[in-house]
Amino acid sequence: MTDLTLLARGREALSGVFNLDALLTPDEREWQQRARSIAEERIAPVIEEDFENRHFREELVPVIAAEGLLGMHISGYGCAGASATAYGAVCLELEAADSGWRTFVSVQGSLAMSAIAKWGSEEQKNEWLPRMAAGEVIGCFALTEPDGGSDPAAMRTVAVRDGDDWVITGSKRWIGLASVAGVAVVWAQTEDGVRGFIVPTDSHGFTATPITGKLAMRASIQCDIALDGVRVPDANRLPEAKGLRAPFSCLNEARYGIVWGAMGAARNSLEVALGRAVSREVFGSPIGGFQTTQNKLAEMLLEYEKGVLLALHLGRKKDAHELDPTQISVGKLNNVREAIKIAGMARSILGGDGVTDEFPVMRHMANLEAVRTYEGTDEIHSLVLGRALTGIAAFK
Ligand code: TGC
Repeated sequence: MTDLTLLARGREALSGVFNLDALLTPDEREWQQRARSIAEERIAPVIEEDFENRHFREELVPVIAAEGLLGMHISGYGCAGASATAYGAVCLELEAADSGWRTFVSVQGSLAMSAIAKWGSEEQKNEWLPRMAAGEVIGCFALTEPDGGSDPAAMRTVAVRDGDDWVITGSKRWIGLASVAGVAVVWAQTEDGVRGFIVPTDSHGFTATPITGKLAMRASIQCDIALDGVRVPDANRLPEAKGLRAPFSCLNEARYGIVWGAMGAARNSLEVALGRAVSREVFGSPIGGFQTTQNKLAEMLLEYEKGVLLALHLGRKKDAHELDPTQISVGKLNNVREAIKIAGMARSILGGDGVTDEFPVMRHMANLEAVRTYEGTDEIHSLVLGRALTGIAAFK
């Protein structure tokens, strides 16, 4: 586990130069503090062990739920209706501990719950959202398929109408939490285009198998899902979800959380590197006294500070209902990319010890490689921006 004295020294030094907390409202700071307490008191002490053992610590789910963090930005149905900025600050704090736990909150709140909240019927919302907010039911969001995640329009999973039911057949891949989920929001092609279905995971023909051999996100679960003639009633179809616009609207929510979350992993990396820089001596003086180290720290600070300000800017726009998907692509592309660079520079300041689990940065780097790929790769977000700039879609 990371030396807490080192972390505290780094945090104090960093907050002396750039203090995000001062930019948040008292309500946002309260949410941030709730997440920070969980991250530091419940996740950080066990995360290296869980990452090493590929263990998702499910007993933390009710702890996170008790603080109201699951679906916190949804209004009603047992959810707090917090601001997008407050939700972003929560994502940052959780990802400062580990991307896997921010991913859990994203999958539950921004994907599974938001799909039901945005596109479900009143009956569906009343049935699922309060229990998901309370952490009694874990949800997953089954969009990506084995033949490629970047082009959901090419999905092969089909849902065929049979009387009052739908029969769903196909496969999904990289689906977070599916093996511990009680409910899956499954996207499938129908005669009328893509539709979304609420599928209880104990349905006959539904199988979720955790993907093994991951070198990132090891304290989290991602699964293959097989749908072998899974039968659900028409009442389980999300009535308002018509076409890919529906799942993409949920991806927007999750991508927005990543804009903030990536800066959490960056902050944690910067803090430990800074703490080490002022305490470790070589050639008779602290390594933080060398120009090369100060140059790295300054570069890290610049990108961290810009990334947080970008996240805050997007958060304020989202709260004003002015945020569009292209702007989210700017944030996701930039902040994950820069967080990876910050973690890399932190590793170099930590020297050889930086590759061990004595420090969190290699774990953050590995996790961030997964984050850079899911919810739209760097390439996809570049093409979204290219389309916005030129009016020409390069992926058609
Ligand atoms: P196209 O397929 O033609 O568009 C279809 C419709 O969707 C609309 N749309 C959006 N709506 C809201 N927000 C967005 N960001 C949207 N992007 C597209 C579009 O207007 C259209 O609507 P309509 O009503 O006119 O039919 O798509 P496109 O050509 O606009 O976009 C192509 C592209 C490449 C941008 C898109 O396919 C894309 O974003 N691809 C990346 C998909 C992705 O991020 N996949 C990874 C998901 S991660 C995952 O599934 C695992 S779940 C996480 C976990 O469990 O851990």
